Amino acid sequence: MILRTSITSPFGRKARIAATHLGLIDRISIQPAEAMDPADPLRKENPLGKMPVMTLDDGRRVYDSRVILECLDHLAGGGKILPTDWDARLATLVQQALADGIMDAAILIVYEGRHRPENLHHKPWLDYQLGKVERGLAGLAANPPDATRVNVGTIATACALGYIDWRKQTDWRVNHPSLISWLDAFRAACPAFDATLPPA
Ligand SMILES: N[C@@H](CCC(=O)N[C@@H](CS)C(=O)NCC(=O)O)C(=O)O
Repeated sequence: MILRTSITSPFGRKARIAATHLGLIDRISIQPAEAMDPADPLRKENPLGKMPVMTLDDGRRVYDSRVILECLDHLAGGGKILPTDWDARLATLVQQALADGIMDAAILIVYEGRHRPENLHHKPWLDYQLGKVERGLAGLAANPPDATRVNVGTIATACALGYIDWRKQTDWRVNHPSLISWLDAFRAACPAFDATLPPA
């Protein structure tokens, strides 16, 4: 199988962590992608032009990260990172949605700086996105998932914290210190997190 993602994508990191944790990483070739390059086949693989995209052995293309994680769970036998019990599954999926939403907003803040000229940066828009990040982090801190369980919710939560650590949209370590021990507990439960750190 092929997983196309940059090594800095937090959504690609979700897939890399899940594949490593589930023992599937040796079956997957990780290949870089460049979303802004019109010649990159990414736009054919996923009409939305977003990474990660996974190509299965039979040629089927799978996106986005949530679907890739579900697919990996299925390939690993099921019920490993997606609970089968409905209540646990629902809670885990909502945790994943919250963490993904934090990453979506955090990425838009990065894109404003990267893709728009500085004189066009729109502070109210940046503050609007930062509000989502801050409220999302507060929501995580108020109701953290069990860090010792490796599932789609905790994987996405750790990736969101790791992305903000790296891009520094805010300092969650100061504003929500309880999340420091949360992330340490997750790192201990899931060594794949440290194995997929973005470059310094
Ligand atoms: N909901 C998607 C989000 C993926 C996403 O935003 N990926 C970014 C890189 S981290 C991307 O491809 N951005 C290019 C674009 O938005 O056109 C997922 O979970 O995979």
